[in-house]
Formats: sequence, C-alpha cells, structure tokens
Amino acid sequence: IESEAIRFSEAKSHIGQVVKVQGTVHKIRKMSGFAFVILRSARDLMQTVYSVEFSKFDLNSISEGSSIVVKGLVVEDQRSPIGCEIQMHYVEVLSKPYEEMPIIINYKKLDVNLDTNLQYRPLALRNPRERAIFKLQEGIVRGFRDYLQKQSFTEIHSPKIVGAGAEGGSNIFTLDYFGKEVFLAQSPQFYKQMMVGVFERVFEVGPVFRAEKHNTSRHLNEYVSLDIEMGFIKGFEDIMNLETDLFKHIFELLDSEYKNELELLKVTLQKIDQIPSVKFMEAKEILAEKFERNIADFEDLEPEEERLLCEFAKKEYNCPFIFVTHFPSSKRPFYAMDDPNDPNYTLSFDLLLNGLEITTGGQRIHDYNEQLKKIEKKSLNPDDLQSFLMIHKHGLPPHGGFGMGLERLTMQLLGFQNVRNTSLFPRDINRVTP
Ligand code: AMO
Repeated sequence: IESEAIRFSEAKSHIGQVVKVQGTVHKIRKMSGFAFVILRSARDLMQTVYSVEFSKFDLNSISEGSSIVVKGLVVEDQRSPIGCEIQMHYVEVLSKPYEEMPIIINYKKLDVNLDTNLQYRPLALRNPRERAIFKLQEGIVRGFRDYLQKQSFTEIHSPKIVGAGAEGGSNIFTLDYFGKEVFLAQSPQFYKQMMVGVFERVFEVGPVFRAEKHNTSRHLNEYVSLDIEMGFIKGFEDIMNLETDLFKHIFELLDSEYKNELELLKVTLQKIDQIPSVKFMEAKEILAEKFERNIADFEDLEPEEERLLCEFAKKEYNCPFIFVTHFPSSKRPFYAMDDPNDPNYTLSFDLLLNGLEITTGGQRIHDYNEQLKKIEKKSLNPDDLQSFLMIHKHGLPPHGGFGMGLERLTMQLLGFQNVRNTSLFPRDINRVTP
C-alpha cells in the first residue's frame, strides 16, 4: 500500500475513491457474510464494512484492539456521524492484542465503577467518552496559555523540590535529599512572586503536591496547578477581571474547537459576562439569612456553604461562578496582603464554580518591612525565608495572582462528582499505580 493514510475527518471529501485509513479496531459486529468494523483514531470513530463480496482478507485476522491499516472505497452514509463509511478491501495488521480486555471499553459510556476504572486506567481511557474528558482538559490548558501569552505573560517552570513550604499547614510532603530534609512544592507561590521582579507577568502550568491525610472527593495528593502572577496591579480586582476574561476565552475555544467532546459528555457551557462578587462576611450573612444556616466557622467557607453560595449566584445572577473576597487574615498565608481598612481581612478571593472552590488568589505584600512583620505575626522564622525575602528587600512592584486546580476546574465544568474522574492518573492515599 503506497499512499499516505487519510484522517477520518477528511474521508467525506473522498466519496467514490479508494483510500487508506489507519486506526485501532474498536468494535466488531459480525453478521452473516458481512461485519461492521468500527475503527478508533485519536479523536473519532469511523465505520468500515467487511463483506465476503468485496473484502479480500480473512476477518479472523483482526480482533478488537488490533492496530490496522485499511484500504477501501469511501461510500456515502447519511447515518454515520462523519457522513460516510469505508468498504474494506485489504487490511494490513500492524499489531494485535494477546488477551481480551478486562473491561469493556466500546460501550458509549464505560459501565464500571470508579475503582475499576482507575485500576485499568490506561485501558479505560480508550473509551471515547472517557478520553473526551482529557481532550477537553487539553483545551482548558490551551485556552489558559493562549490567553495569557496574548496578555504578555511569560511561561515559567519552577522547581518542585523546595527548601520551604509556601502554603503553611501540615499537608506537605517531606523528602530525604542526600541526608537533608526538603519538601515537595505545595504551589509555585514563592517562585512566581520572584519572577514578577523579572518578567512582571508570569504563569505556570505544573504539578504540585499536597499531603492530604483524608480521602475526599475533591482532594488529590498531586494535581496540576494553573498559576498566574502579575505586577503593577492597582488592586486585587485586576486579577479577578483578568480571570473573568480568561474564562470567556477558554469557553470560546472549547465551544469552537472541542464540540464533539462537549457533545459526548453532554455538556453545554453557559456564556458568562460578569461574575458576581461578595465579601466573605457578606457571604456568611447571605448563608444565615437566605439559607437559615447556623454559622459555625467564621474563618473559612465550609463545603456546604460553597455549594449554597453557588446556588445563590445561579438564582440571583444566573451565573455558575461567584467570587468571595476578603477572607480572614487568620486563614490566609503570610504572603497575603491585609486590607488597610480592616487588617483582620485580606485583599484576597476565592472563585467558586458550580458549588466548589476552584481558585484562590489575591494581592501580595510587596513591602519588605510589612512582609517581615506579617511573617513574625504568623510566628514564622524570617531566617527560613531569606531567599523569598530577597525580592522584597530589593524592590518589588505591587502584585498579585491566583492558583487554580486543573482537575477541580475540569470536574466542575463537566459536572463530575469526584476529582479522580478528571485526573489522568490520580494520586490519592491508596493509589500510586498505574
Ligand atoms: P490554594 O492552596 O487555595 O492556593 O490552592 C489553589 C487551588 O488549587 C486547588 N487545590 C487542589 N486541587 C486538588 N487537590 C488538592 N488537594 C487541592 N488543593 C488545592 C483548588 C484551589 O482553589 N498559592 C495559592 C494560590 C495563589 O494565591 O496564587 C494556593 O496554592 O482549586
């Protein structure tokens, strides 16, 4: 077979011609004297037809999972999603499976529980609907990158083996580094702030690590963090506006270039214009008044409260998102800037989507003395943070940024109940393979 294989999506423009296509045998439906052989390629499925009348090979030479090249005639077929099918003349088998699949991947929707799905993850992901999740995740990251590059942000790659934790709390992994105790980065926080002094606007897409001690449906021990940091801001509202625009861009990209995947997952993205915003204490009042909630925690939002606030945003503003601003200083890390009008609260925000926090962000302290004071107030040792403080000591513009969990965002956009569904190979307390 001499010519190059064409893409499934190009087949329709070759009706009446003999072409070559390649792919993996996704499903074989045998009838008497003929068979439907569904081929799977990177993004589509295509129907090819075997018949004793025109096929010059033995159907038994191929099985589900075989990688094959087909040479055959393209014929119109209105019922096919791509408008045509191929009559198989010859087949070249490039590789064949040795064992039957432990799970059935050629149903429309995988019919296994999450544990089984994750146990056989490399196979489960071959299911078109399952892989669509990660094609859309690619789209999200592409949109994030595109948008920020157009806004003059520079992409950076910060280290994941670090000498100090950035986010506080006990959820940090320690590591033996040639006899010295070091850590796995909880976030690129220090490094993105350092790079503001260099590039003014930076972003990073990379793994971060959190030693979460409990199995929950929204925590992973390793996740992909989408981070930005920008200098010369007038206030943390600049960051919220940028994030709103960023989402408009991501949604447009998904709508225009990921239609099939959105359809497979039956997801429609709601157009957003503005995202409503409430202060932390106002949010608590809304919860008490509109939802008759007994407020127990005045330092943070409880998961049920995140859910109710999104219900509020949906009802009052018809928006799936809501910003909550001015979180208490007691719960925010030492780099967060306090509100000069009320230092018990910070110039920071969370963004909630469809009932769950997907982003934390805010303005950071840029003044050296102020940063020192806050470090001491938090009972931390400035000596441990010398390399971070270097940037404040030598001058830093007013700046701020945000961090967003990619798996959480994907989960909330696509309507999954568990963050493991939207992590390619999730790491939780019990799982480090595959
Ligand atoms: P924070 O710790 O709130 O902030 O994390 C930011 C976002 O990361 C996601 N996230 C997680 N996703 C999955 N599993 C986890 N265990 C997990 N923990 C957090 C959430 C969360 O909103 N440096 C700051 C960000 C900043 O201010 O720029 C930070 O890391 O979506």
